[in-house]
Amino acid sequence: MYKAIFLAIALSFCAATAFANAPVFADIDADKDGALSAEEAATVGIGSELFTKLDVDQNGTLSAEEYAALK
Ligand SMILES: [Ca+2]
Ligand SMILES: [Ca+2]
Repeated sequence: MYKAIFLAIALSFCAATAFANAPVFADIDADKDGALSAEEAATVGIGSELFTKLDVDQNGTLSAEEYAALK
């Protein structure tokens, strides 16, 4: 009984990670300054047009919050 529940939880966790294929912010932030430069964003396919759109406060970098709007 408990084993079955544990398995179900483990499986759903695996499924969740398998489908979470959007790159993690921290992984894109190569220089770990807490923001994504246009160059860092470009490494995951965010072009200049999309970058400008996501950069709501127009400071030239994407914060974690701004990047989250992508999902
Ligand atoms: Ca950065
Ligand atoms: Ca910004």
